Amino acid sequence: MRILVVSTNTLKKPMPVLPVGAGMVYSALTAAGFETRFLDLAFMAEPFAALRDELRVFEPELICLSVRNIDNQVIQQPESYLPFIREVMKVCRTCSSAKVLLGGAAMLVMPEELVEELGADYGIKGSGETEAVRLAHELERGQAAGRDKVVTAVPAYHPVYSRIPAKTLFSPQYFIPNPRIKKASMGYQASRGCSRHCIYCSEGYKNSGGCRIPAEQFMEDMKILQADYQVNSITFVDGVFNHDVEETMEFCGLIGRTSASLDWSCALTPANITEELVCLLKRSGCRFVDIGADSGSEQMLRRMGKQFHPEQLLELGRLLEQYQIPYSVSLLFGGPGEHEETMAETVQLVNQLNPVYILASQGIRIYPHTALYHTALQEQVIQKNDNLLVPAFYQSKDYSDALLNKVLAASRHIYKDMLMNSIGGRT
Ligand code: B12
Ligand code: SF4
Repeated sequence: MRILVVSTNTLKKPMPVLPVGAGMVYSALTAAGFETRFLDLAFMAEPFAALRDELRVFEPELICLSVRNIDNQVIQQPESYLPFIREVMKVCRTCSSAKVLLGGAAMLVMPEELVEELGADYGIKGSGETEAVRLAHELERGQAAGRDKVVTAVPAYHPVYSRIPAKTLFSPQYFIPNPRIKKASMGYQASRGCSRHCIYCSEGYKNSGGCRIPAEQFMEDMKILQADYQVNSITFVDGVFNHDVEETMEFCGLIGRTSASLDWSCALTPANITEELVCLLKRSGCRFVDIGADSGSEQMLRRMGKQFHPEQLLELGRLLEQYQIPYSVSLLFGGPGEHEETMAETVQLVNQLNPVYILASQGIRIYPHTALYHTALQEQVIQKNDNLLVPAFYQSKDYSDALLNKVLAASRHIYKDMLMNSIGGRT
């Protein structure tokens, strides 16, 4: 069977993101013996013409579309990427009679909605490489008739299919060093799924927990990254790096054994932190941390479904400073019940820390399959029939940008929005 895998993400902001997931699906299908081709639309001058040509020449029997972003999640300047994906789908349907399978990070958020909206034949939610191989086999054997249109993949690593794709698959433009950090850093996912329950996140809603990549597989991937990709800097893209103290320490030990020159960054929750862990982060090459805090107010942390307390956020910041690991703090203003006092509590708490920067989102993008969705329905911020593929945001009725600016007057830091514009505070 001939299978074309297409990465549809053309967004270059805040930086072009290497389509590792789509590449992994391609590599899995290739390893399973299918005749495969990979098309990345990111740097194409004429993406639709390129897709048309590929469909004409290759004549695939299955098209795997990887969709990463639905929209930019920025309340001040919402931007939807769906019109582009719809156009991609139109080209597929007019130039080919192949079945279309949807996958990618966007499918984690709105799987059924995307399959319906785009008129795809099949969809896979989550880590898709093993399920994509299964579907391709079923199609080949004519056994796909009774299967569900959208399948949820169990968060797991397959020993053969979940592998880093060869570097030659990707455009050299991805490897131009980021001017901000002055070197090429590669995104790498060392765990799948999540064990937390943030109210706005579809991973956090009725989730089945996370799973870490097996040690041997990780060590082999690191060898590929260093030998083939020649990358010495890794960004762990796991939603949360430290699901559990013991397990994270074990994993840091593993990273420490890969290479003495490897430096890396990750996102930490203040929930599972000990001094021993921070010390190990430093010793094993961790050079930057993003603290996914959301808020510094006890009330808000409870309402947002966060599993830590403000004191733990303070403690994490202090430990990172003690071990000289620079860090950023990510905040979300305007969640359920947010008001002037809770915002002021956050600002006061962050005043006690010394982050490199603070990223503060205002308003929360509402996605179905989340606890926030039900709150938004109850409070009539959205209606049951609203199409949430069109960006919709939740903001507490007691929140306003003006109030945020007012409390930020007491900040000794500059706060930036999702577009990295300064929104207030001072140094
Ligand atoms: C890390 C991350 C970032 C980092 C990336 C750093 C880096 N160097 O790579 C940064 C901070 C830069 C970033 C930026 C953005 N991000 Co981001 N990001 C993530 C995060 C946490 C992990 C993504 C990742 O790398 N996963 C690891 C790879 C290997 O997995 P994957 O690509 O998903 O592929 C797997 C599956 O999806 C599937 N699959 C992939 N393709 C296909 C195809 C088929 C056919 C099949 C069957 C399966 C399949 O199988 C793959 C392997 O298992 C996700 C949340 C999440 N859990 O996915 C959000 C997420 C992808 N980001 C999101 C968004 C919105 C953005 C931004 C637009 C935000 C902004 N305004 O700047 C930008 C866009 C950047 C860009 N150029 O595209 C959204 C996208 C969905 C949406 N809501 O629109 C997500 C899902 C967060 C969320 N829950 O809302 N992001
Ligand atoms: S920690 Fe991240 S991935 Fe996990 S539920 Fe919260 S937002 Fe979602």
